[in-house]
Amino acid sequence: MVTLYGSAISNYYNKIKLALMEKEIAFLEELVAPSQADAMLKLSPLGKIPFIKSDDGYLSESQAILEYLEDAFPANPLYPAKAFERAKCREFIQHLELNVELIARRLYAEAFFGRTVSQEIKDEVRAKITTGLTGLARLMKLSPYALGDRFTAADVIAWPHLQMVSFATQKIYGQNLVVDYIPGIEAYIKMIESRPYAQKISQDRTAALAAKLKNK
Ligand SMILES: N[C@@H](CCC(=O)N[C@@H](CS)C(=O)NCC(=O)O)C(=O)O
Repeated sequence: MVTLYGSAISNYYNKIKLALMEKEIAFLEELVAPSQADAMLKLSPLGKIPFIKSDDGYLSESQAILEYLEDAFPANPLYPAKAFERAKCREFIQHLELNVELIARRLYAEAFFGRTVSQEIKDEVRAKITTGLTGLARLMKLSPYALGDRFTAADVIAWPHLQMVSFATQKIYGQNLVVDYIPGIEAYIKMIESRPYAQKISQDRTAALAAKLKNK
């Protein structure tokens, strides 16, 4: 049995949750916040979420987790069969995480956690996200899925990350840069959100956000 640790408000957590659901792997969820406690650092070396426990042990880093799940549970594959197409999927994922999500993450302190981000950082991030999204648009096929006619790992990752980047840029710049730089993305997001597992993840996310606000 796989246990997924973290919180339903995290886009990286929801990436793994969607992968588990789409692959129809049975799993349990354990609510864990990021932490620098010794016990946590033994399970996730930087105290980040998500991480999983499987019959083989604990594993952190969402991309390593996703690929482990694909290797250990080959049914309902999220990667195409052909080597080059698999590589195209990984190219897309790496580009999205390194050149878009990780850059936008610098806005989250202000966008979601009530802290302040300097104007200098906001300007720098805006320029970099714009470049990253322009590149991502060159890779995205949206016909109808991110990389063609099959739902793949690229969609599992595009949906939670682009949603966060949309929220953050809308909040900080008053402009949804994802919508502005990826033509056709709104219809794509709606299409992914019409899938039952994505709907369940959205509901859990809303409930987790409400619980967090109540506990403040
Ligand atoms: N590269 C990591 C990123 C995970 C990540 O950034 N998780 C956030 C929550 S969305 C976290 O734990 N942040 C707390 C921290 O950075 O200390 C992965 O792919 O799993």
